Amino acid sequence: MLWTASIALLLPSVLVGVGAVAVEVPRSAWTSKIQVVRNPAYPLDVVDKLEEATMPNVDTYMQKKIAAAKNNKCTLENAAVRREWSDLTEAQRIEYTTAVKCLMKLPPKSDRTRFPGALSRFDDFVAYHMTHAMQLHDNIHLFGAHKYFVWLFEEALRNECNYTGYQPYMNYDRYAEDPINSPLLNGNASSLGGNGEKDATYKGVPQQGRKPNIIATGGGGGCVTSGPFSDMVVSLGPTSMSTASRQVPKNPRSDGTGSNPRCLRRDVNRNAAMGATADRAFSLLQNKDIDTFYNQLLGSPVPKNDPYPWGIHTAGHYVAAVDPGGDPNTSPGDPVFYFHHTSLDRLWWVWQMQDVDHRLNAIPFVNDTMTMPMNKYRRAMADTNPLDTMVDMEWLGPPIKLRETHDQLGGNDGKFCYVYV
Ligand SMILES: *[C@@H]1O[C@H](CO)[C@@H](O)[C@H](O)[C@H]1NC(C)=O
Ligand SMILES: *[C@@H]1O[C@H](CO)[C@@H](O)[C@H](O)[C@H]1NC(C)=O
Ligand SMILES: *[C@@H]1O[C@H](CO)[C@@H](O)[C@H](O)[C@H]1NC(C)=O
Ligand SMILES: [Cu+2]
Repeated sequence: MLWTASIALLLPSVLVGVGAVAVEVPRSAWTSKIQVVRNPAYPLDVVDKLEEATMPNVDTYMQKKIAAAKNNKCTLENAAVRREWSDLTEAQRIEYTTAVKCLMKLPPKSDRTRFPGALSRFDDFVAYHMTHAMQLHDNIHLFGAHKYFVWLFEEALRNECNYTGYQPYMNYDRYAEDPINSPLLNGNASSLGGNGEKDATYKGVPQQGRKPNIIATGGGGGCVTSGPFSDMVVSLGPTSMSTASRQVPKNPRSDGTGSNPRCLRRDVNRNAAMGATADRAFSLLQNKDIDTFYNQLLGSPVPKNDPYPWGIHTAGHYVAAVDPGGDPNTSPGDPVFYFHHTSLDRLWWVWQMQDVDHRLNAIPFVNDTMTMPMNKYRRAMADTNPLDTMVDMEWLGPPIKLRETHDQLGGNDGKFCYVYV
C-alpha cells in the first residue's frame, strides 16, 4: 500500500498512534508535480519540515532554469524521487535488497590483477572507494564525488539488475532510539539485515579528542545472521584503517585488495545513531557558509556537553558498521553505506536549496592550501576553477566536471535529475 500525503495527514491521530494532531498541508505547486509518500508511523521531523518549506525555492529554481532552457530536460515532473526506507512498501524494500544481491552476483568490471578481491559488480564500487579514499573525502570532493558515486551505484542497480526504484536514504532520526528493532536493521526479510552476533573483543569506535572518547559497542560486532545479507561474502579488505576487532582475518595483500572471503560483521549501535538525530541535522542546516557546514558535518568543532558528539558523518557511518562498514576505505562493502551517503546528499541538497544562488556551487575551503591529496590537486587548482576539477570514476563511469555534481536537477547533461521526499 502507498501512504499518500493526504491519507497520512488526514488519518486520525488515534490510528496513527503517535498522538499527533492531523494537519492538512495546503496543496502547492510542487506537490502537484512530485508524488509525496509518507509512512504515518513517522511524523515529519524538523528536517523533513525544513525540506518541505524549501520545496517552493526548488520549484522557482527549476522554473527559472526551464525558462532559460538550462534544465537539460529535467523537470520536477520527470525527476526521480529518492525516498526514506520506511516510506517504501515492504515489497519495494525487498525489491531493493534483491537488486543489491543481484549486483553481488554479477561479474566485476574492475581489473582482476589489481583487485583479485573484487568478486562482483558490487565489489567494483568498494574497489574504487578503497583506492580513492583520500580524494573522495577531501573538501572538494566529499559532497560532489559521493553524489556521483551513489548515483552510479543506483544506475547499476537499475540497468544491470532491473531495479525499478531509486536509492533510498535513511532518516537516522526514525531509528536512532532503537535501531535494533527498526524496519531498517531488525533483521527481518524487508530490512537491510540485522545485528551481528556478540563479539566480546569488539569495544566500539575510538573517538580521539571527544568526550566520550569512544562510540561504545551496541553489543554486536560479529557476523550478521539474519536478513537478506546473512549469507553475503565480504572479500576486499580489511585495510589498516579498519576499526573492526581482531576476529577479522587479515587480507593476503597489504593494501587490502586481495581475496579474503568472510562474513559481514555489524554492531547495530544506538550510541552512534543518536549522534545523527533530527535536531543535530537541523542545527547543521543552520550554517550559513559551506565551510562551517562541512566542519560541523565532520564533528568540528567538537560539540560540548553532547553525549553523542561525533558529527553526523561519523555517526551515520557507525550506525551498524564493523567490517567492512567500519573501515573508511572499504565502507561501501556494507549496503548500509549507500543509505548513509544518500542521507548526506539529501542534507547537502536541502542546505543548497535554501539559497540556491549562493550555495549551489559552494565548495568547502575552496582556497585552502590544505586540500588533500595535496600536490596533484593543489597544483591543478592553482590556475583552474576548482569546479572544473575532473571527477574520474575510472571503471565505474565516465569522468565529469565537479560542477556537474553540484546540481542534482539537471547536472551531468541532465542525467542527474532527482529530488528527495
Ligand atoms: C533484466 O531484464 C532483462 C529483460 O527482461 C533480462 O534479459 C535480464 O536477464 C534481466 N537481468 C537480471 C540481472 O535479472
Ligand atoms: C519487518 O519489521 C518491520 C518493522 O518492525 C515491520 O513493519 C514489518 O512488518 C516486518 N516484516 C516482516 C516481513 O516481518
Ligand atoms: C578564492 O581565490 C580566487 C582566486 O584568488 C578568488 O577569486 C576567490 O574569490 C576566492 N574564493 C573565496 C571563497 O575566497
Ligand atoms: Cu566515502
